[in-house]
Amino acid sequence: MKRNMRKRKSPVKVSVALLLALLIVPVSAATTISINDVFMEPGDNTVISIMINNVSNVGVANVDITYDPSVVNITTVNNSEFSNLYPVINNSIGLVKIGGVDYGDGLSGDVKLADLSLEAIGDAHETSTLNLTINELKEAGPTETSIPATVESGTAILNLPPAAIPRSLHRYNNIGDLGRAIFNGSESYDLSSNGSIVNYNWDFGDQQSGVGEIVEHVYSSYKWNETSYKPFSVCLTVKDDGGLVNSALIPVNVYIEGDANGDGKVNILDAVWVGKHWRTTCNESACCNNYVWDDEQADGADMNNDCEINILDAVRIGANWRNTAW
Ligand SMILES: [Ca+2]
Ligand SMILES: [Ca+2]
Ligand SMILES: [Ca+2]
Ligand SMILES: [Ca+2]
Repeated sequence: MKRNMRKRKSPVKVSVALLLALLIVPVSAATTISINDVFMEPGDNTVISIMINNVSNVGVANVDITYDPSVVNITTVNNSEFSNLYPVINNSIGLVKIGGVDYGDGLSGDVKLADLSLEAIGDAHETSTLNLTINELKEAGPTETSIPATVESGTAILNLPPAAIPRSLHRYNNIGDLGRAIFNGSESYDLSSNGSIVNYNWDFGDQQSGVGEIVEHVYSSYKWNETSYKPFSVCLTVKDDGGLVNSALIPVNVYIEGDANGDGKVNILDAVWVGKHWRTTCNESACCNNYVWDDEQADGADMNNDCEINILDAVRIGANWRNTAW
């Protein structure tokens, strides 16, 4: 009798156990991070963040991140929107456990659990999988109601930083109102597959700044160092939709008005330079991959950077005849 009863009940017990196991299986998702994409070079640092999206009244979040500790280490975990953050970093096995607790009514909307600083330990081109697991999400309050979490539908996402890629459309730029430098940040991208860049900030290296994907800037100064011009360092900073930023520098040549060949003086050599390329126009098909002019000398002759070499460039030589950069 007893044996029969047990036999009849055991299938029910198994299925309940299976159901419970399915309910408490943590939800996880993997992202691959590459040293070359995210870091400029080995040894550099970058910041990623864990976002818990589209939730109401979250009071408790408990998340694990695993990674390959021979490729990246996590050095700090901070900047949480939760009032209390409990991170435990174990770089010997590649595991960070993060608990966030918020007292009161909890947090709603898109909530940042934490920023994580990653250091590139491995060599260039090495990759690590970052695995995000949600162990639990609960509403604030005494009842501890669980919130259903799915990584796939974006409840929790690992936000990777954007990559800033600044381009100067011209190799050679001239100071003054008729000269203008043009910068393009449109090759920048967000490393998150569904992320986007929300703003582009430029520091032109001359105490001036600008905002936008493509910007123009008129330089009013140049840098001359005894025998040659020194380039300005232009910095592009991009920010993604999760608030992470990345910056990159490019050197930009700026010459005095009327100096086409970059020797620091305005004379017959600049007139020859312009005459040699008279009426040529830049190759628009080359536009935006790198420089608008295929011919480097022609870019020097195009002193107002309007993609055509004509009287507007020539007059700058006459107007500044015999001026020097020193
Ligand atoms: Ca992102
Ligand atoms: Ca010159
Ligand atoms: Ca030019
Ligand atoms: Ca021109």
